[in-house]
Amino acid sequence: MTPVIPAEPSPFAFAPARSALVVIDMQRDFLEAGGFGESLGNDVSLLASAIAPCQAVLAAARAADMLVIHTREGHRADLSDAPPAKVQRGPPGQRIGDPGPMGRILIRGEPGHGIIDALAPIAGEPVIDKPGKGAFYATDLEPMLRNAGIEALFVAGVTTEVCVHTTVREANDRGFRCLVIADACASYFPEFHATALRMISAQGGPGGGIFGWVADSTRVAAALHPHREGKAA
Ligand code: C5J
Repeated sequence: MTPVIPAEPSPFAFAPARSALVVIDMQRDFLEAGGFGESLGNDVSLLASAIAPCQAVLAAARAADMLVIHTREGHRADLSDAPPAKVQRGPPGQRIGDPGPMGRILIRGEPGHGIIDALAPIAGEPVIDKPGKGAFYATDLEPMLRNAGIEALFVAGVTTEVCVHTTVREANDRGFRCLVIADACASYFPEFHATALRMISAQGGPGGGIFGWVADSTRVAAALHPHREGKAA
């Protein structure tokens, strides 16, 4: 039977074999002190609430054999893929490429660029390195999804109104249905988190909201469990 998740603005039906969980930018640079997020003046502790819900949906997706994809925002060491307008953001000495407590800020391969230990990818899970906010921009995410026959995305990660939202918008224009997992996302600005989620499901009807659907991790995990039990039987 097709699993259906109670969601806003309407129930979300999905085929696990044609769905993927995309975990956006759960990197030390955004979640831990001394990284990119803090260099821009943010309280990084505000993102911690997303960790346990991300763990829960990751466990459920893995148990259901669903495709899991992780993304990391970051740049080449020579900054050749970083637009000057982005590099010049933030206080001098704490910008992209500058040395920090977790290595050079937002640079691939540096300790801060890594995904936090609690959500470490396991063997076989693709990790997309993206230079921008959207996970489709200048990456091979789209062919990866199309080749795997994916039509629906479960999206989690940080930050809700920046990289999660940009990715969902990009996915929308490419025809993917998106369900954003509310408590598995977080923002440095709680009011932006709430509004960004409302923007996803607004103007909704039976076919979803303007950008898709929103549901909590408990509902997503519960919908995946029957699928797992069905497989085991
Ligand atoms: C930001 C992100 N906030 N992952 N990146 O620049 O949302």
